[in-house]
Amino acid sequence: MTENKKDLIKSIVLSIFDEEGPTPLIYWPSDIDEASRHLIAMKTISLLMGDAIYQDGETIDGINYFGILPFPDIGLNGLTYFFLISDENSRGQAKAATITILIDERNNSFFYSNMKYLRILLDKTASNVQSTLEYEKYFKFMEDLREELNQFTSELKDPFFSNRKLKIIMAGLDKAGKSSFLKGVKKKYSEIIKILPTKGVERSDERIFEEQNSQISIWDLGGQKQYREKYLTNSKIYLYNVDLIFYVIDIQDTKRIEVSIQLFKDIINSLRQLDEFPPVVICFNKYDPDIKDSKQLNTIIKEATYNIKKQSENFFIKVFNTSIFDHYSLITAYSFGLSQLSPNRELFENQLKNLASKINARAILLINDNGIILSSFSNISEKVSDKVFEISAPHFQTLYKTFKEFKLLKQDFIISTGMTDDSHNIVFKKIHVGKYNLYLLLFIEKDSGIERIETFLPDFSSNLIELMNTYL
Ligand SMILES: Nc1nc2c(ncn2[C@@H]2O[C@H](COP(=O)(O)OP(=O)(O)OP(=O)(O)O)[C@@H](O)[C@H]2O)c(=O)[nH]1
Ligand SMILES: [Mg+2]
Repeated sequence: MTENKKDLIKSIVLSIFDEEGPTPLIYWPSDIDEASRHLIAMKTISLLMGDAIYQDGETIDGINYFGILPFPDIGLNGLTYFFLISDENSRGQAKAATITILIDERNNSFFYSNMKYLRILLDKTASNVQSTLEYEKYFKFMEDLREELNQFTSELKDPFFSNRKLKIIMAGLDKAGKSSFLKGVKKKYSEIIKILPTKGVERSDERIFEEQNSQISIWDLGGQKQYREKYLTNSKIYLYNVDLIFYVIDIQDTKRIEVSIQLFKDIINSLRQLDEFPPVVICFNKYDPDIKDSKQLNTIIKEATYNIKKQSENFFIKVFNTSIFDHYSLITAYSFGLSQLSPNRELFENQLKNLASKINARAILLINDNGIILSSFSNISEKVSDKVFEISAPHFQTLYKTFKEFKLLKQDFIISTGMTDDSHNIVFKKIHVGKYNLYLLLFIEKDSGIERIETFLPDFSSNLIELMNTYL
């Protein structure tokens, strides 16, 4: 592309929800037409706000979302930050606001590739805006933002990359089960029993959707001593630019847990030196169904978790217990990791949260055709909702597929009663979101019938269409 770097940022808009609804308060360039700037204000605020979302006693600090929204009507894509400005005179004691940076939709990858820095810039500007109610001051904050963006884009070597590349690393000692984990997630069971120790690195690609903006490659690092040493000494090649790490520990190999934690420490230190802080998913693997109640095993996991977290200051760490004999355990850990790569994950959660409040759902999973959990929401304890879904999700998917195959299912949903307590149902519902087939698994109050769900689904689906296109 011959485009000038200086022209990368097409527009910047600060919108506020005031008496007249979503209003573009400050915008650049000053000649952006009225219809376009209203469209931007409208879409960013209304999609994110939901009804009364900030009136249920939450503090406003917790409410801020990033997301990438398409504006096909004007050929632009926006990176939006949604936040609240406290204001005693407003409904709910706060005003909803968004700051949106817009670029040509063909340059979408600019957002994905520079997310970290752009988030910092937007976050800073929003904090400034939140600090005062004097609108005049906002001009200066927005002007500062524009200047910093200009500075940033002019220093970029090549802002017009065609594709966002993501790198996922599987690491851990030899025989921890890394390669088996990847096969298990894909249900390639016949290949699991043939797996040989990985030599060097084995690379593969991940596709969550037929079409996605990002290219995801997975590096399965061989865990034998000679390979470990190689990737630690050549960390610039192996650990550089990594977006996500799965660290797999064989918890049945009790003698080597210390060794595994030491390797983890070495990897973390290498990452620090490279100034890389990717999210890390820890899998305590070989947590097989027949031994998961073992006290000894769970004590080992507790101690190891403590030791790992102690090493990982400034890293985001999430821990899962996994086993190839429990497909859902693999899927939850894997899905959680992938969802960390989505710049829109907060927007998805917000959509699920809004839907939940309308249909009295206690917990919701949004699942794609391959069983990957794209997003989840729960307003009950994580333990309870995890348990409910752990028991029901795999069954529903199998049931649904079987019913469909035999054409037994007229509707697009299955309701299960009596699976949990008397006051709740579990509903599994297929939804169409643009070109995507998705599934909702709902843990829902009994008196909230399927009609109620159907009423709110069209809005929910149409909001998701836009977000799906920029999920990854
Ligand atoms: N019981 C049990 N065995 C497992 C599990 N996952 C993997 N295994 C077994 O552990 C052994 C090692 O698995 P791999 O997937 O080759 O381990 P790896 O981490 O890729 O090993 P390297 O490639 O040498 O680094 C195989 O015999 C697997 O069948 C699990 O969840 N439970
Ligand atoms: Mg392997």
